[in-house]
Amino acid sequence: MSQTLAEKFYYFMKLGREFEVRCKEEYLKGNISGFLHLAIGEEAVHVGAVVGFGKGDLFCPYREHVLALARGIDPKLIMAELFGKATGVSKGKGGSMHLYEPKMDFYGGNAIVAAHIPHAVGAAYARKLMGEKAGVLCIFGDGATNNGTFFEAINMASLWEVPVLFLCENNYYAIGTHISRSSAIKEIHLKARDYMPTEVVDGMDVFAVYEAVLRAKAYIEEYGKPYFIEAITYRFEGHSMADKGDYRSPREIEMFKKRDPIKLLVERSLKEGWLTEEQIRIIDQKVEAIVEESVQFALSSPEPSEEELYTDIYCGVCSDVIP
Ligand SMILES: Cc1ncc(C[n+]2csc(CCOP(=O)(O)OP(=O)(O)O)c2C)c(N)n1
Repeated sequence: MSQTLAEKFYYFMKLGREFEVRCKEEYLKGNISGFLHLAIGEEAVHVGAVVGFGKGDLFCPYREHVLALARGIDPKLIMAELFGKATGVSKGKGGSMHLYEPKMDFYGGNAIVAAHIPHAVGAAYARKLMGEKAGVLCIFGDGATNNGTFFEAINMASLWEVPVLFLCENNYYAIGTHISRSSAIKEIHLKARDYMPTEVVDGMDVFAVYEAVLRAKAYIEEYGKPYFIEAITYRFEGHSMADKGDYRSPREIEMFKKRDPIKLLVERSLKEGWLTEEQIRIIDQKVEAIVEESVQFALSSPEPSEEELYTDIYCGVCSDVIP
């Protein structure tokens, strides 16, 4: 079991890492524009959560490439989206922050901090009314938990008893503001503990995240009620490509890099015999080929047509007013 899991975790975490390293390069070349938020350093939270949760609706913020990859969305379609191409997962109209694939129950990619949390509660309420047990996974940052919407959403989720897993990825920063300067309660899980069961997990350890998510899922499915996990993690890059992240000391960054989640996974897997050096090398080669293929696909894809400007617009009367 751990062998198969370790292989799966390594594949998705390595794919996420190399995919994003390449995104950064392509951004600097001018092939990707707009906003670009990387999750380098946070792969254990993203992969552990999505693999552990399995099926079910997924709502997340703008730092979502690795989540989309772990959900199984084709890397070519994600890269094409970042390049703003018509073949992209959101037809090139969403960009990095708005990956969207309803066929895979992937509802974003949301740019407005915390705005997707009530959406997730609404989806969970719908699941409950439909008599489904699958539940909804809702991921957000520590900064989002200072937004009023967060409190309203956890209140209603608890009151209505809906099947949703709230997963906070606490990376200590909201852009350049440290948690100690933005949150009166620094242990984020305490904000939710009067509403639902909560737990804190080491977000650099993919197995720990995975196991916590399994516990949460079992609870949600048994009782149909919400659950809250705080995963402690760190982003190695700045908030976005526009941010060098120099409000953090090199010492602090180095301290967290020593616990690089991919490094931890490899060390443990080799020690336990879950992975061999040879298996790791084969996965690395596969990942390299997938990332290259994604970039070539994005480069050779067409731009969206002008007509696309008038589609996927949420407005009942648009067809009347737009020629
Ligand atoms: C409602 C709202 N307020 C402010 C912003 C600007 N903003 C973008 S990201 C961000 C920080 C969010 O931090 P956190 O939720 O911890 O997520 P992280 O980027 O650390 O993953 C802010 C304030 C926004 N996009 N939406």
